[in-house]
Amino acid sequence: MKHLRTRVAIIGSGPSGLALGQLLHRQGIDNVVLDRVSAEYILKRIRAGILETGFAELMREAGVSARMDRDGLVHDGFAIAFNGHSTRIDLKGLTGGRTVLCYGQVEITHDLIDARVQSGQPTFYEASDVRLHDLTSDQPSITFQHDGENCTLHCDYIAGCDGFHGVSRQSIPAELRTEFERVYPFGWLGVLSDTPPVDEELIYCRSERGFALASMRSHTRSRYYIDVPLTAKVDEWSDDAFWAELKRRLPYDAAERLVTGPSIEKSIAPLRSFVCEPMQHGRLFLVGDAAHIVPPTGAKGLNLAASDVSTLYRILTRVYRDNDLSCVPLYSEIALRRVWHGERFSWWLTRLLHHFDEQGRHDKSGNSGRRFTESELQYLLGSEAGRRLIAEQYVGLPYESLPESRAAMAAANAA
Ligand code: RFL
Ligand code: PHB
Repeated sequence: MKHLRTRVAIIGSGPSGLALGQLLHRQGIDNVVLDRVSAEYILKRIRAGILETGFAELMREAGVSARMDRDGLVHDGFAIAFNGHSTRIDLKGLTGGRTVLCYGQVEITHDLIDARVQSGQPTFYEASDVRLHDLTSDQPSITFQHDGENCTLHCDYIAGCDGFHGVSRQSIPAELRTEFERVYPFGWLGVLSDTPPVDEELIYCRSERGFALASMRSHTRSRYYIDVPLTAKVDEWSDDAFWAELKRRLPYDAAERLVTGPSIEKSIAPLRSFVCEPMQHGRLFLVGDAAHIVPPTGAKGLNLAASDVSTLYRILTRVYRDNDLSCVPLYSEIALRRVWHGERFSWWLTRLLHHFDEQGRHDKSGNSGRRFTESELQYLLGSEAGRRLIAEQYVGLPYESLPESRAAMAAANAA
């Protein structure tokens, strides 16, 4: 048995775990990251594309923003197309100058892995049978297998950054957690292709045939999505079939401009809303997808992970820098406030832009559920207040700061 010791043990080497590790390292707080898969595998997962300013600022604070600031595309707005007619959501104009950044999750992960290698902080990839122990004591630990060896990692705190299917959440006794879940009757079929994007900005479409999203990774790489029934299989969708269906859903002028090409990645993601309360248990903190999932419509998943990371990083910095543990019990409460806003926005935008089979199913005459949704969308898009409502939430609500630290309060009292 190999015994290791660190201050903060981080389970999961996705963006949450890596960002937390890097931020803690910059504060001189030792940490160890474990992941069940390899770095190569992690870098193949094509996911998020849109970053809120809060996320970008956190990457700057972590000292990993050089490539993001050079290659990321600043987006001042995006379009919502509804039955062929496009309305621009002027993010910058409607939010007093705020924008989002288009920069892929793969690139962020790349930048964070590079920084971790440079930092010399240990990472164990392909760690199996990861188990958490003694979470409610002040000496928690993790056991795992690595390179055929049984290992025990002793630590002060554990950050569960291991995504929706990880072990951390399951390590909180079932009777102590409440899980809120909503599954949707469709998934998103996504295609990545080395073709120029159809527009400079994203286009979200609600069409008679269903949802579509035209997104991008750069001026030469596009990311497109359409919604498909939950029963659909990727192999059933040839590239030609995908492009033909996308074209039918995009507004006419965009469809005319669409440049197609071979897909370099194609996958289906089911849509889910999920929250686990509380997000902490003893010395374990859940971060990112381990604690909550949103449907991708509002581009909020990674951005909510970033606000969790920011909150936990500030709490742990106080613990180690100021020997101030007063905020430790507040993590879940602070994180959940922002999580629920993101959950509600993502559910709401998903409802507005997709067809739900159940809408109006019991109506005697016509489908009033669908008409209500269309009327709501038309109203919102036609009103500046409605567009602002969408814009403010899309650019991201502000991060909550921690209550005053004991050191700050003492200094204020002394003055
Ligand atoms: P991750 O990325 O899932 O990483 C978790 C890591 O934990 C490891 N792991 C384990 N390690 C050890 N032991 C175990 N037992 C383990 N179990 C799991 C895994 O191998 C993995 O490496 O979670 P994290 O770091 O919290 O990051 C969350 C984001 O990945 C996610 O929220 C976003 O990708 C969501 N998302 C989007 N978010 C945005 O903010 N903007 C977007 O534009 C956006 N677009 C998207 C998205 C997600 C999508 N999919 C595929 C669900 C578009 C799509 C299609
Ligand atoms: C993406 O580019 O992958 C993307 C963009 C916006 C979303 C979801 C996904 O809302």
